[in-house]
Amino acid sequence: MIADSDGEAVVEAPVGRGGAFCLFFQPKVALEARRVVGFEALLRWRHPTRGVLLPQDFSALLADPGMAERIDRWVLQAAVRQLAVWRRAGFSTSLSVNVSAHVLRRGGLYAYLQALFARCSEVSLADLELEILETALIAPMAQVRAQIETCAAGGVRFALDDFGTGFSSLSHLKCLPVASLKIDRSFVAGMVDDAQDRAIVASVLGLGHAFHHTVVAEGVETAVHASLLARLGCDVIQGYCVARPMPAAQVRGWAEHFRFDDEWGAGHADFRM
Ligand code: G
Ligand code: MN
Repeated sequence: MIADSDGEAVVEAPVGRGGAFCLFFQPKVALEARRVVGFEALLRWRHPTRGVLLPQDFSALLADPGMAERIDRWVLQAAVRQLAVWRRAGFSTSLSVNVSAHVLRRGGLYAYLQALFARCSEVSLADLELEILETALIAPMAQVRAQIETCAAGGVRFALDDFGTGFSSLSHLKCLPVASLKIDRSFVAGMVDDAQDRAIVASVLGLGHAFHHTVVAEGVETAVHASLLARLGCDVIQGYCVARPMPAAQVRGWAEHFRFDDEWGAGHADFRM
């Protein structure tokens, strides 16, 4: 662990080729309660010469199943340690972590999580949400489902990420113990100008709510998008209009200064549907 200028520990892992992996954090805001409900942990590579790289900049590395699984496990470990560091400093929040198909297929996820949390007694499995891509919900489905069910029974929440872009099987909604759906940012981006994207967003909201899931819109870039989402009954927003993903050291200060922008409210959308 490396201590940053605020004295709060920052979790980083050196990468063989130079620099270090780290996590950035992007807040999620509940539209009705008008408050921050948690953060999504996002993988970044602090490269010695190229700056902060996004996963799509090192997709070749992530395409290797062995490497992807090791990175997934590192992200889980870093997220749990970060939660513990914040909690010790008096800051409580919940974190969402993206997990790939490789970790779900391999087995042993619940035992791995239990071991991580055993080392960080100030936080619990209920502080964690795992975001899974629909594309990860493929064969061997029985194995994937068993892992999700075991983790959920142990208190971990699940979200279906980028909902609507994969093989959106409605049976996933029926069979899997997921707590939330994340509407893919491509539909959110288009919803102001494109009636079809708006119809998809409204439909996913209807579907999610029919199953009593929290529906999260990702990639919410403007107050107009936020307000329209509020009008459509969306529960939670995440995107540049709230905040860009930020390093761990900025999270607490950001959360302390957060104020809900009235323009995100349902009454503000100057929009004829
Ligand atoms: O699919 P997933 O939610 O895991 O993707 C998160 C990625 O989306 C991050 O790398 C983050 O930087 C990016 N992102 C976050 N908010 C926005 C946004 O408002 N607009 C766009 N275009 N990208 C975003
Ligand atoms: Mn995600």
